[in-house]
Amino acid sequence: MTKKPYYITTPIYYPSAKLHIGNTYTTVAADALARFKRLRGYDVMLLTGTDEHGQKIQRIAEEKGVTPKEYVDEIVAGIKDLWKLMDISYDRFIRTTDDYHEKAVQDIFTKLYEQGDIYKSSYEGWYCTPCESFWTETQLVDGKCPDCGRPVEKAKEEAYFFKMSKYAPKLIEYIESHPDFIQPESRKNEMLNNFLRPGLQDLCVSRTTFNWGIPVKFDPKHVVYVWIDALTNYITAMGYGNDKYNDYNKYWPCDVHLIGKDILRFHTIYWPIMLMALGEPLPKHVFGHGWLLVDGGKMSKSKGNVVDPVVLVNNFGVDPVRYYLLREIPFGSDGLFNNEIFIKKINSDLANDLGNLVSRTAAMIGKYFDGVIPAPTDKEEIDDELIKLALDTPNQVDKAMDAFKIPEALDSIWNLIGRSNKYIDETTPWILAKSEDKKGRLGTVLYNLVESLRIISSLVASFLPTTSSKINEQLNIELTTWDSLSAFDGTRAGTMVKKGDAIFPRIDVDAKLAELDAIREQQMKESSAGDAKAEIKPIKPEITIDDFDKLDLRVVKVKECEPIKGAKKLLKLKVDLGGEERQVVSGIAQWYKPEDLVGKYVVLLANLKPVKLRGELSQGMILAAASEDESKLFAVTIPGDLPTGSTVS
Ligand code: ME8
Repeated sequence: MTKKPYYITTPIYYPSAKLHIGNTYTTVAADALARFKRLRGYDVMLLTGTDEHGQKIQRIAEEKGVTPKEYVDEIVAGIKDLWKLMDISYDRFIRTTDDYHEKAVQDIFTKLYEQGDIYKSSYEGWYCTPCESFWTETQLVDGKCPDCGRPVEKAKEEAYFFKMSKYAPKLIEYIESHPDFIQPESRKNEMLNNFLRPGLQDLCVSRTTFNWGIPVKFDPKHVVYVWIDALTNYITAMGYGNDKYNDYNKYWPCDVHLIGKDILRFHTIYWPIMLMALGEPLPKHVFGHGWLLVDGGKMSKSKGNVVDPVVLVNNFGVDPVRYYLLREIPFGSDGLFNNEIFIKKINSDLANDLGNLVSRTAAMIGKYFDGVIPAPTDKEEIDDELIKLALDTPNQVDKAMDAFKIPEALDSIWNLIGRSNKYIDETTPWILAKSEDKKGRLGTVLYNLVESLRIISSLVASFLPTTSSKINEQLNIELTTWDSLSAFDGTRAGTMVKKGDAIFPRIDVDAKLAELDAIREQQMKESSAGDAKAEIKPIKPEITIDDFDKLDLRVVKVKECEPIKGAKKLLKLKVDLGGEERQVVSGIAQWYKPEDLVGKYVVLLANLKPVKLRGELSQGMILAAASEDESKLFAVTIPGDLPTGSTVS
């Protein structure tokens, strides 16, 4: 029988040097869903990847003196390592720099242009000249560039736009007639009421101010801007518009896009509209999970509260981290990550509840049956209760996972764990063991416990894969298929248990918290040392003496200096260059009053092509040295009376 396909996607990640615990959340959740659907017998495709283009990457690479591709290659390798560490069982990894994706994006863009959904116009926004970046009003921080903090100017740029408005009514109708398309429900209403119903603006889909992107095929001075490049990964990775893969018809439309709430608008408005324009079916579900917060709010480097998944995994193992994310954070709402709650949860839920159940069961089989799993011989009412719950739990988990209720699925499993521990207390095997005629009963109790643990372990495997393997090894569990969970007889009596170490050793909360604090402090120190270094701009590429020789630097004397009306930053200087008078406009008004400069000998780049600034001719440039944050600036002066026109070399 061919298996039914089930296609899950995670967002594709920006190549950032350090992913925090919040970034790993989506992918851990997607992995649990994928593993569970595999257990259910689906042919699962779990897609993840990286979103590698854009100006920011280009700039970081330039600062580091490497090509953008070299930069992202290194980061992507790190992201793949992180997914390995987090036990992510992805089936395919797409990079937006993959050739097949780039070609498909170019063709998609051309098709949308040719059919009239994309048109050329101009983009107006706030422009930061040093960063060569456009920003929207809302992106500005205190009216300044959010990247470098410098002033911005209103500017216009030629750009292509996508006619979003054309498809809005059709999308509203679709969302209304597919009530489970956007989940959770509250997010659906937010999309409809805050964005769609008030009217959609057309989306800017190209840029000309940087070139680290996919060139528009018919107008290559433009690169495709962010969302057409990023969102289409979900279909190109299946083979849409390329020959690399041939799985499009099998897997598309996907069963679910799992994403964080911050990118829900792009996935439930822009992406469905792009698909409508392409004539392709829409995803079955888009689930927007909440935000992972830390004490004091959002994680941020400056607050020093960024939770590093690598530190957690190295200290506690991967499964406790997965457990906390999947059980403790309500899937769909914001949730808190807190070290103390995390460690206490490990002690209570993992070490006490699950760990003890396994070790007590294995120890009693060791003690009373020489490690051989006994066969059941009888059945009492108290057994029925456990058996009924054990057989019902897989269905409860299935139902919860179908509704993307991951914490509820774990609640059901822990309910069975709790019931099994209670069963030990109720049946008191240590008392049964005292009388020879209760040996049969004791055998039944222990068999039932192993069998219950077999079901628990099979279900836990989707969430905590390593833990499940450890349980299976200790209790010699073989049957873990979905079908084997519908009968309470999968354990083979007569097999040996292998008592091992506690699967979750108890943790000393205070000692571990102190250790984690020390690690964080150390990381803060290292990162601020890194930042201090980063403040010094890297040295520009090497030049020859001939290159330098092209600059004509001269000593000039400032004869007159005055502000320019309406230009707060500029001063107009009249300088003497060996008998020749020149006018120079200089952006140093913030640091010098006009009278401070008159009479000074300064250095002029004399052969710079003249330009007009604010309508005033500037014939050269005064040299100045500035601190990186531009809080301090000094014009380069000559401390003596060299004849004007003398060369500087
Ligand atoms: O958004 N809590 O990539 P990304 C929970 N490239 N989730 C968080 C989080 C937090 N504190 N911080 C980040 C992008 N995330 C785009 C996606 S898809 C076509 C393009 C989540 O690397 C965030 O919501 O910035 C998103 O789901 C994921 O991390 C990747 O974010």
